[in-house]
Amino acid sequence: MRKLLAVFLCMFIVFCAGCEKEEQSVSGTPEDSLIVVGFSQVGAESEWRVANTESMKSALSEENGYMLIFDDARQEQENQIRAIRMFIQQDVDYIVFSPKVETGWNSILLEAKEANIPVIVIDRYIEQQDEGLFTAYIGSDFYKEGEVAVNWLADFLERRGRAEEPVRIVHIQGTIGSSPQIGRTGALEEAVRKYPNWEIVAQECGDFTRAKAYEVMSSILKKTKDIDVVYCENDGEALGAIDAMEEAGLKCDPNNGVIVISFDATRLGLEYTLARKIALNVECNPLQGPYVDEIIKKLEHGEPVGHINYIDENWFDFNNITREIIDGREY
Ligand code: GYE
Repeated sequence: MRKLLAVFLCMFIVFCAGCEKEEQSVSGTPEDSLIVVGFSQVGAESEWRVANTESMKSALSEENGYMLIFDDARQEQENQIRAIRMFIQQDVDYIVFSPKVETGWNSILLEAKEANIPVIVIDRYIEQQDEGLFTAYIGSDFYKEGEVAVNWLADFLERRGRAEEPVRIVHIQGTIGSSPQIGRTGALEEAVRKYPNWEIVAQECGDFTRAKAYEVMSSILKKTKDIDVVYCENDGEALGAIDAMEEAGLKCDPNNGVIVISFDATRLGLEYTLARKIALNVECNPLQGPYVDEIIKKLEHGEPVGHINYIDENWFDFNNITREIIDGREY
């Protein structure tokens, strides 16, 4: 498979050089010994995503035996499908992708299967009708992350003697249909069904970006400022929501203000946690490159790999976060 690649990739590089908007980049030189990986990344919407891309690029480097063809889909599923089809035509050794949403992948994955190219799904999950459509998944258990958040909130309210009081929650969701959104939303909605005093007073999509969350939070605040909790599905959204609340004169502080809950635990998110503006930050680990490298190396040696692989994750609240933790953080 690798022999043909030098030719294909040279043609591809020439093709790209002529394109006005180049979205794919090739690292490494076309050598027969390198393992060729086509990686379709969903975009660059957040710090988490940027760290994820960096992790993949540094793990799948030429020094480590790879030629990586990287494609940024700019938040369009169509672009991801097009990139994967291109990887199939190029006869790459492995396809890796982070699916924007959970549905709509069956036919393209069938094409990859027919071409005998192993597919590794990272980060977000896909709804599958056929378990055999991908070789391995590496990422997070998003429902579990959401459960950590709602259990922390229930416990916090209990310890503050607020377990029976009304809890008015603003919910800023991630990209609708993506697995982190589905998991984190699912856990919150389940908790709202469980605790009769919890109420979602507003639910809007912040698309995992600071700008969109700022916009939706600002318009929510025009309707109500009677808010106890803001549950944001990533750090970017939490920062945007905090900007909007502070501008509207609300204090974000679990001790005497709005309780902000966030996911990712990026360095900036944790700075906000240390400052108590984010009360709880549930970690979501973007450093998936070394895991993908390990899976591919095992496959190269004919060794078995786990089908679904979850990364261990932690959580940090305003009580346990320290400067040392933040300074020791890789992302
Ligand atoms: O939480 C968010 C990002 O898919 C887990 O996507 C990822 C999410 C992450 O943009 O920041």
